Amino acid sequence: MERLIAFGMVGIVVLAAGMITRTFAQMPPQIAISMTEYAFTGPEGKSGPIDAAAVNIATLKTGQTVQLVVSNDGMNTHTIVSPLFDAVAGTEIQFVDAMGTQVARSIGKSNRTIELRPGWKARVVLTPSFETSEDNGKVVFEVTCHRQHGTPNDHYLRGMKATITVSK
Ligand SMILES: [Cu+2]
Repeated sequence: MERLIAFGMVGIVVLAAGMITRTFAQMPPQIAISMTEYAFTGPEGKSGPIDAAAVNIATLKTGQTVQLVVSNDGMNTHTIVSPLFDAVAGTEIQFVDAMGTQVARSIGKSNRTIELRPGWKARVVLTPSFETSEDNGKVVFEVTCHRQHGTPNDHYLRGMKATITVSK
């Protein structure tokens, strides 16, 4: 009887190890994007300041699934708006609050706007698949925040305009 229980436990441990391995294997590479007053910061650059031209903050590879981890590290609510989210076949978005608790999840064809309160994160999984013969195979998407549009504090005009490039 004791031996039977011991075998049962080994079985559970092996099963758990298998699940962990599979979870890690499926996790797409992460790209961190931070939102602050008033900039987007990614692995390749930081947007702004006021009236500056859009800065490329990240480059994705066509056909490769990635997870964009968008954090609102600022004091105000910010949005990340991009036609990229709408141009892909679908997105999987998990919204996490400042305590790390999931507050919402959306899977499928997404809206273009992701709004985050201070301290919140959005984990956006997508697979860009675009091909063009122009511009050496690069497709450029704007990434913007349009909070307080039409006021002196317009986030877009103050520096929250960037691009994400999809390359071949
Ligand atoms: Cu903003």
